[in-house]
Amino acid sequence: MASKLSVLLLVLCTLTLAQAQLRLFNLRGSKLPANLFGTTDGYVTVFCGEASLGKTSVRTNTVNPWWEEEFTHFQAQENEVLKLEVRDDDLLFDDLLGVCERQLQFGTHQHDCYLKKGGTLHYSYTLG
Ligand SMILES: [Ca+2]
Ligand SMILES: [Ca+2]
Repeated sequence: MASKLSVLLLVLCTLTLAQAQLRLFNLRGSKLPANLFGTTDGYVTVFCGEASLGKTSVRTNTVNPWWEEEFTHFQAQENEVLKLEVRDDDLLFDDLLGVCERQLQFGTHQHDCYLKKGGTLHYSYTLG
């Protein structure tokens, strides 16, 4: 009985270790492309693996936005894919400016992601 319990505890500990907390912060855009409808109104949607973590507010009429939102995910795992979609808010259809995908690694990292339609998304994350 005791040994079964220790095996169970060991399994539980292993599961706990495999999961980590993700914190995404300091999201910034630079030189985001404008379109016919005027200067860019950028926002970012955040996914971690299968989980949707939400989106930032819209920063209207700026090609160099900064978003104060931070995103936390308590069930992240190493090598899981962090996906950031950058869009320009418009009346009818929000233009997709680019998608940034990256496999999570432990520690704190800062990245620049070049968007398909132009401009750069800067962001930092901590996995631990
Ligand atoms: Ca605008
Ligand atoms: Ca717009």
